[in-house]
Amino acid sequence: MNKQDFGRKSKVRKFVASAAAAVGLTLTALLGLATPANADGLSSCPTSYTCVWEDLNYETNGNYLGRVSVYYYIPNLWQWDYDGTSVNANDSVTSVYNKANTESAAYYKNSLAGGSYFIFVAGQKDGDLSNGSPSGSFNDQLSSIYYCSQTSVGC
Ligand SMILES: [Ca+2]
Ligand SMILES: [Ca+2]
Repeated sequence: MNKQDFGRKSKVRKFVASAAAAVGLTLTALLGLATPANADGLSSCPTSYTCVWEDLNYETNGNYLGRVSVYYYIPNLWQWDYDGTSVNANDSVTSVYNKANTESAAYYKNSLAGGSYFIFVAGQKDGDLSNGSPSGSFNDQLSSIYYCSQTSVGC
């Protein structure tokens, strides 16, 4: 190998190294976009939705993104698993956040707006249905959710 050849190989190595660095930066940028500034359940619930989680404090198995987001209504929560999990949402909800812009929402113990219910106005939330509020033993009991514009039951 003469000096000129060595120089070429060295340039190739530098190019590979800088290309790898560029890919790394791109991945970092993408991952950065995937992490919201406020990484918690309340801020990650989409605006104008009502969100529910399996556990206390707006999480499911420690994941604040493990929610069911409701827009207008879900007549049967058993048809839904919390996002990114295989945990079914029926009879398991413990945290609720009504992030609707203006609408109140009703949360029912049975499917199709059946059974006992409680109402949350827009912005109302509760990170622990098991502590006696709202009254009526709703923890791990919810089976359907409706915005009040979508149901005449209880609203
Ligand atoms: Ca629960
Ligand atoms: Ca139920």
